[in-house]
Amino acid sequence: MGMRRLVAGAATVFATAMTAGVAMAADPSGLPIIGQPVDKAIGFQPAYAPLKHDVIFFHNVILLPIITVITLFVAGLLLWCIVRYNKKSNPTPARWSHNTTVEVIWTAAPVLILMFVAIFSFKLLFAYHDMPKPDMTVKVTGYQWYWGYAYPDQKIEELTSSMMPEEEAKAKGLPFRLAAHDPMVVPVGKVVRVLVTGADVIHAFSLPAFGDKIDAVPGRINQTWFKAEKEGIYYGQCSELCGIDHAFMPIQINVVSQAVFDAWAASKAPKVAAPAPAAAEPASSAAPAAPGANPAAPFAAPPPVGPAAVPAGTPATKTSAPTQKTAPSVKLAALN
Ligand SMILES: [Cu+2]
Repeated sequence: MGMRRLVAGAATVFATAMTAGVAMAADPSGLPIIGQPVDKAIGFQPAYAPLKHDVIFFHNVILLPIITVITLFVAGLLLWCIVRYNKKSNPTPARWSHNTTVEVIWTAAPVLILMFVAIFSFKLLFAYHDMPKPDMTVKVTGYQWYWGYAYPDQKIEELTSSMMPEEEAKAKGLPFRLAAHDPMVVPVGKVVRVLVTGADVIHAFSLPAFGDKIDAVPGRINQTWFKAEKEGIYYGQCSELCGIDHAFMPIQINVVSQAVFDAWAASKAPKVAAPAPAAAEPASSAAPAAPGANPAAPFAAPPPVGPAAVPAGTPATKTSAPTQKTAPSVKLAALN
């Protein structure tokens, strides 16, 4: 694998010279912006996840040389025919119309070439399909026209990630139409399983630097994965024409250290324990009863919210409604 990457790397020297204008701007969080398109570039964005290394290898080392050789060969044949067999230089053409040897060669050669390509093509296909054991899961839902990111492992209800307005993006020095509010946040070096679905029409979740692109289809859950190799900010865009604001639903992924991720996840998770300090105050005046009463405290505590808090079960049962967007706030309200 290391050798293969070396070969792929060598083969992409030209392409990366054109693309690797990695803009090292940093957003207020201090993360460098790594995965984004740059002006006047050709070729792929540089790879920052295993699948993208494989994609670049397949394209630059396998496909591109074969395509180049075939194109030059066919162009040469055409030129040769034009020069050698025009009416002036070949006034009396040959009369034969079949040649078994030539016909066998031009049937067999393409078959062999395609079989050779298929070996690497299927290998790549399986790499997409056979995800390593995931360390965590993010559920991505495409909406007209924003993204929702939910973290079932961390019990984080869906976050709504919409495009950052132009003035705000400019003020923060972030790329307008790529920067987003409430980006997906993941730890570096961890296998992230991405479950992708659509809420209204078909969208597509795409992140070029990780080599991910998969349709977000209503009523169906698709799956892809990545393992980000470097901390930073990575951008993608919805890649399925989904309506009038299709161009305005960017995907932003912030790759951070595990410690930063844990802190972020704690800040986003439902604050089940939050009422506890409030409960501790009256309890402290009532002396040592506090520890024993603690587990019940979040639920027993709320005299200020009293009547509203009693039917807490009722709003919770309504969360199966299709308007998922409002569900998190409803649940949080119930817990407060
Ligand atoms: Cu879309």
